[in-house]
Amino acid sequence: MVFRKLPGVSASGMGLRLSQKFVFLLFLSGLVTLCFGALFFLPDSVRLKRIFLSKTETQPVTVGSGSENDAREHMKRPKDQGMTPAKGESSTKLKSLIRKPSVSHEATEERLARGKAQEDLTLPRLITESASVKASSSDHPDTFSYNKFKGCLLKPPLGRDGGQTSDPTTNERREKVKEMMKFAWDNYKRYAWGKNELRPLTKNGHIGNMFGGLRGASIIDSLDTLYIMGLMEEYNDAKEWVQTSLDLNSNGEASLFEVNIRYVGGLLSAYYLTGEEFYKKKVVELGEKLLPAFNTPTGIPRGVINLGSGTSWSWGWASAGSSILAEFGTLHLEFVHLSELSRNPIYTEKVMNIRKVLNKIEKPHGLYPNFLSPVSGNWVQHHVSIGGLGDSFYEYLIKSYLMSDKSDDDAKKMYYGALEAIEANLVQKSPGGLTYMAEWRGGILDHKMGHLACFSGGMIGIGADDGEPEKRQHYLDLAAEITHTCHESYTRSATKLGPEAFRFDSGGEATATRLNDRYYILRPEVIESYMYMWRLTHDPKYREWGWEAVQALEQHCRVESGFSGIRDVYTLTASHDNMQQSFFLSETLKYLYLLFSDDDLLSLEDWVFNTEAHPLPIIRRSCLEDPAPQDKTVSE
Ligand code: DMJ
Repeated sequence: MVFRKLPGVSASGMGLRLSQKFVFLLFLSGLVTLCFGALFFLPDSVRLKRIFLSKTETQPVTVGSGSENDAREHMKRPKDQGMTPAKGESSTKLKSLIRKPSVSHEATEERLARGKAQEDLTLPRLITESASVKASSSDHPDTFSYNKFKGCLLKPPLGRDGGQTSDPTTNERREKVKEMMKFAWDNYKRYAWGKNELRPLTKNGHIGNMFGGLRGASIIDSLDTLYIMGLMEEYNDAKEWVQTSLDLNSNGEASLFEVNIRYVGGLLSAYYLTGEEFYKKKVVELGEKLLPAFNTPTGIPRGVINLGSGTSWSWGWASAGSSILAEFGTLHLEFVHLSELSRNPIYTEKVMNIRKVLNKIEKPHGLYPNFLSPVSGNWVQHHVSIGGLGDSFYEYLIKSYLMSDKSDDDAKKMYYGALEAIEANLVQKSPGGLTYMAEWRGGILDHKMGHLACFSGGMIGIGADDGEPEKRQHYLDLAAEITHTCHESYTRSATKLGPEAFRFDSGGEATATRLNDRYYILRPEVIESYMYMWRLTHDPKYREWGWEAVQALEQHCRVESGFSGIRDVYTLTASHDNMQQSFFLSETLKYLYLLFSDDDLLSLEDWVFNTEAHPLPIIRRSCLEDPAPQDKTVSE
């Protein structure tokens, strides 16, 4: 029997022709593919993940709230300016060092109940699949919450009464320092507004070549000082200038270190003190411009960067194209805060990598020489100093530990390791009984101590509590002895101000024996140590020594239109250098003001000062990442 094909009906009897059936199947499979594919475009959903992934895979890995992709998208940076993990280091491991995983309430309580919580919780942990590590979206909000940050402070930033003490003499001295700040500021504003520094004798502005095309260094450096002193009209002028005139799109050769400590540090502090969002925006914008400097084979940044083109190079004077320890070692505090505010881990990754390179490299007698090649990662020469070229590297180790709420054990270990080596090789006692830090040149001691090295009294003091308990008193004594020596360098001069460097050879002690070491450029380090030692010991001599410095500054550095450095601290016929350094406003006057204030003005329980005296808050990770809303907002 022959079936005759009827029009429109398939031979198989389903009512469809073969070609129609094929088109239908094609449509159906297209639909299925579309539906399945659509799942990948749905918003990230824990429920869906639960369906499609196994339980362990759904544990969230909490590296910042922005994912790595977000970070890349945000940065839009050139190809290889990303993070530079050292050889053999996986990026995941590096990231895991950056933020502690958040710990849920329940997990925290469970640990507390087990009686072992406190210490454990402060230790940095690698991100693991530990069941105690949980997170919800509220643990890592995409944006930094200023209110939450404030709620995590232990004290109001400006203290109970703006830091005013109960002692009338101290309050008078405090007022005097405030008047000095106003005088310095008013003259800067009058003669040098928008320039980097004031030239008080010629009554004009100075631009210099440290900040590339950036301007207004004195304004940025003054923001927090004006604010804490309650000079609000002046602060508002400064704030308005930042809002309207701080131009970050500049070319020119800038020092990575100087831009970081003054501009990044100054803007960060202004943000944390005031909560004004534009500071945050500006500082993150500036931070991005610094990143190309890290684009070297080792990830150790070069010292000079063109903020416009991103080209970077080493200082011409630094031997064999090396980078300087005090420069690449003085980025950590600010960069960690840049990551905190931007929710972009790249800044922390950059500085963690520096630390990693330093940890790997062999250290002569445990010491860190001042010059390192950013290409080979080897020391370039064996000059070691706790003063210029080395100084703030050590400062940032202990402060990184303190700023991490004492969780950054690596920093602590490196700091105490370095301090032990310094004590064994550099710390000396003079025949007259003065303790000092000599410099080390390949094993040979140079019995010279720079003014810059005088910060170390304060540094050793603030670190004393965290070393081996039996060494606490030893470190406090060492801090006091160094501070005493630095005070001697002031008292032994005619002006009662200290020289740029003083020596302990050729029969002299704590005095400059070379003509070109006799100048004083309004530096803060000696006063900085007085301030820390006052807070640590409450020995009234530190306030007296600070007052001696105020009087000397008034007598020898105050001129008609501001404050100026002097060329020779040993002569009373002053020769002024015609420069009011921006660090005088940021550091010298701020430390003096704090010295004559109560301890709760920028309490050391909440703040660490960067090397330009800009206060940065301690990061209390467990509080900041606590999903529970803060019930206490500290206010002035
Ligand atoms: C400041 O800019 C900083 O303190 C830096 O660390 C070293 N020198 C000056 C002030 O002397």
